Amino acid sequence: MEQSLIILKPDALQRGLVGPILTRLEARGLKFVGLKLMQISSELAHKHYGTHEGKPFFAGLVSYITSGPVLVVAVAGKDVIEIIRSTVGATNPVKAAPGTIRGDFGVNIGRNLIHASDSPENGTQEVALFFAKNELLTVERSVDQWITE
Ligand code: IDP
Ligand code: MG
Repeated sequence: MEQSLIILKPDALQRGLVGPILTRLEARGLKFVGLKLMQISSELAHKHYGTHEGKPFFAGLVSYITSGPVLVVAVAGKDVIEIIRSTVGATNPVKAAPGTIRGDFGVNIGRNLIHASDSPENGTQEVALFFAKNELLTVERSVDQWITE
């Protein structure tokens, strides 16, 4: 079982793309175990994007991710890291394949709509950074038998 953190970034909310983006992730069969609207503080942005500190785009990235409300989603399940990354597409929407979220809704690397954890270790860490334990559901879905063998 893996965990992944998804963030629908401020551009996704401002552009009214929450529904279309969540629809794709939900239709794929992913199980959402946590979901909330919030505005990311500068402190939380620095923690979340700490590995990018020092890079030329870092200041712009922090200002982008803190610029308005975001929707954060915790997902749990087998292989969710790889499944979500492939659904999201390449970091730069210019390079992202059509059919991916960034490839269908974006045109610019600095406005790429969505974050998704890049490894199981980071997935667990990022979910814990954004969600308290009591905000995460542990329920079984009856439909799971039709999604996973
Ligand atoms: P990822 O979101 O696909 O995992 P990362 O390399 O982890 O990509 O970069 C984190 C975020 O930083 C990207 O999603 C994007 O918002 C921003 N970013 C990365 N590279 C650039 C850049 O060259 N210019 C502007 N923003 C960038
Ligand atoms: Mg990343």
